[in-house]
Amino acid sequence: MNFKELLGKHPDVTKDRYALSFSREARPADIAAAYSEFGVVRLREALQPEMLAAEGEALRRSLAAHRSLTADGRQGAYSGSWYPPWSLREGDRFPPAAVIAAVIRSWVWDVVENLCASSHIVLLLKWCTVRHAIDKPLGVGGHQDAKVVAEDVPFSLWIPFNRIIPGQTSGLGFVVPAPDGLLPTQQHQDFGADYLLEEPSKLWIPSYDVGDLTIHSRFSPHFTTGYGTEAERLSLEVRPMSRRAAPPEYLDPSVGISRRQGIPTIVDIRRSADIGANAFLDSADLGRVG
Ligand SMILES: O=C(O)CCC(=O)C(=O)O
Ligand SMILES: [Fe+2]
Repeated sequence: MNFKELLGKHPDVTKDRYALSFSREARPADIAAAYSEFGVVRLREALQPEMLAAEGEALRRSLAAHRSLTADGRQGAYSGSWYPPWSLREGDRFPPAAVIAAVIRSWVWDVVENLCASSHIVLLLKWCTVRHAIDKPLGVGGHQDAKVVAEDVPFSLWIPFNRIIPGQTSGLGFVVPAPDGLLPTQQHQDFGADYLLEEPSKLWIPSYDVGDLTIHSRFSPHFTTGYGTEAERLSLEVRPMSRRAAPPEYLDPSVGISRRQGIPTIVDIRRSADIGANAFLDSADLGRVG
């Protein structure tokens, strides 16, 4: 079964049947409670849509330049790519850094601190990714980040730069509630269609307005959706965790964030010389934190 057929057969999967959507008025502790029960929450109007739209345009321009340098130019077969956030720049500007800075200044950061049970956070840039996706018809299946990204990164923020409308634009979907551990997998570390279709009432394929984001846990079974519309999508994955809990091998590159006079501030930068992230880490876009 593909995602288009799934939506046709089970249109309710786009509804938030488990009340997992929150706005800035919600108490971070209530958001954290829903997150711990279900493994995913949607935060609405988390970031300014004008900022995201402008940074999305800048990203598109830098991607076009990047692809004309590196891609073999085959259109049609191209379904998208992943990029480290420091690899996409426009002159001195790094659109992913501007979005990360906006996350740190937003009410979302209170939620991140609550989920980490600490205000000493490290942003694992090694595990942050920009994704460019062209909507292709995709068969159902999915993964858990604990298996395919990093075992000990507790959660991930998924931030689209454009509206995500189920059936029209490739986005994310989730199985709720998340299990407490790893699922058995088949090929390509994918848990397969049977698991996903076992209980359609447990599926959620949210829409996202520009400015909305979701947070999913490392055990949240989730999937990239695609319906064959060829629509373009840009998104950013941001992976923070408590500094105390972060394994040393996760830290290159990374930025440490703590509160100074109550304001989340970058207090530490880890990088090795050869990784190519220096200009990003030194950029004015990131420097707007604190
Ligand atoms: O952007 C996508 O389609 C996949 C993202 C994902 O799996 C994640 O953020 O964990
Ligand atoms: Fe994932």
